[in-house]
Amino acid sequence: MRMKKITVDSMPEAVAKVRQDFGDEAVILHSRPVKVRRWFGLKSVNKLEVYAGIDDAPPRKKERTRPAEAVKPVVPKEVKAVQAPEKAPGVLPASAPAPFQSISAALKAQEVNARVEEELMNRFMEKWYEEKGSRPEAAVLEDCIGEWLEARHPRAEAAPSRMIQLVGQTGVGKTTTLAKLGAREMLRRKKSIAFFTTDTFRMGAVDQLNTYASIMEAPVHVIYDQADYREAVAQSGTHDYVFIDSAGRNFLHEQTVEEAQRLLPAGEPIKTVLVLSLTAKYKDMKEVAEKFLPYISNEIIITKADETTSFGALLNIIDEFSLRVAFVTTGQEVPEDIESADNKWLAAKIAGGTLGEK
Ligand SMILES: Nc1nc2c(ncn2[C@@H]2O[C@H](COP(=O)(O)OP(=O)(O)OP(=O)(O)O)[C@@H](O)[C@H]2O)c(=O)[nH]1
Ligand SMILES: [Mg+2]
Repeated sequence: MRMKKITVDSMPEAVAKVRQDFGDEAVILHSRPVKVRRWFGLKSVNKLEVYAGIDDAPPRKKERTRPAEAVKPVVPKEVKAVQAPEKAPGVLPASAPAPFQSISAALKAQEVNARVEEELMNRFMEKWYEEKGSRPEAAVLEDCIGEWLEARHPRAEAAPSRMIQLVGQTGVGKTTTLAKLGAREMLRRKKSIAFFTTDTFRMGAVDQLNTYASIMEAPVHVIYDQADYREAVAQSGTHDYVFIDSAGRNFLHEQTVEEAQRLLPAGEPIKTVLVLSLTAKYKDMKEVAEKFLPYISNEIIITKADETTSFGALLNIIDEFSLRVAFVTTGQEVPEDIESADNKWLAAKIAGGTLGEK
C-alpha cells in the first residue's frame, strides 16, 4: 500500500485530490483537523490533514476482464472507492492497511476510550507514514504512547512532600505500597522514616504495618483522632518522611470518602495519593477517582500491574482526570516490586500489554 498525506480545506477537496493523484481505487484512511500557520506564523487557519492510500497489489482476474468499466467516464458521485472516513472517532475504514487495523483492534481490546484511541491512531499513522513502515509496530506504538503521555504530563518532577498519605478501595495494595515507598527512601536514599496509620477499622491492619515497620526499624503511630495526629506529628519532627496508611472502605459512597478525610486535620501539608488497582473494573476506578478528586493530589499510584495485560483503564484515567502516574507496583514483594513510572517505562509497559507481549 502506498500512502500519502495531504492538507486541504475540506473533505470534498481531499477526495478530488486523492482521485487525481492515486486514481479511483484510492481510499481515505484517516483525517483530522489541524491548524496551519500562515503569514510568518501570525495567523493560523483551520485545515484538514488527510491520509490516503492505494493498494499496489494487482487487481484480481475478475476485475481485469471488465474493460468497459475501466474506461467508463468518471462522475464524482459514482466514485465509490474514494470515500470519506466515517465520522465516529476511532473508526478506520475496512480498507486501511493491516498494521493500522491491528493497532486499532488492539487498542479497542484494551478498552481505551474513543478519544484516546483516535489520538494514538493519528500519531501511529503519521509516524508509520513518515517512516514508511520501516520499524516494528510495537516500537512505533511505544513511541506514540510515550509522546501522548509526555504531552499530557511532561516529565517534571512532582513537588516533593514530606508527608504522604495513601487512600483507596479495600485491598488495592495501600499498606504494601506504603511499605515499598518507605523502604525505598530508607534503603536507597538513607532517609529516616516514620509511619502513621488511621486504619483502625480492619482487624490486623496495624499489625500488618507493624511487621513491615519493625523490619525497617521505623516507628508506627496509630491515629484514632486529630489529637493523636498532633502527638504523632510532634514525635516525628526529625524524620525525613512520614508515610500515612488509611483504611480501605467502599469509596463508591461519597459519605465514606468524606468520613475518611475528617480523621486528619484540614490544611496539613500532606500529599494524598489515590491508589488504584489495575485489576478493578474501569467503571469503578472512574467512580472512585471522581469521589476522591477534591481531596487528592494530581498523582496516582497504580497497583497490580503484574496481574493484567490490560492498560486501557490506565490511559482512560490519565485522559479523563488529568492525573499523573507516580508509581506502578508490579508484585507482592516488598520493597522491590515498585517502579517509578516515568513516561518511557509506562509506554513500553502499555505497548507491550496492548500487543500481547509480556
Ligand atoms: N500481584 C500483586 N499483588 C499486590 C500488589 N500490591 C499489593 N498486592 C497484594 O494485594 C493484597 C492486599 O494488599 P494490602 O496492601 O493489604 O492492600 P490494602 O489496600 O492496604 O488493603 P486494606 O487495608 O484492607 O484496604 C496483598 O495480598 C498484597 O500482597 C501488586 O502490585 N501486585
Ligand atoms: Mg491496608
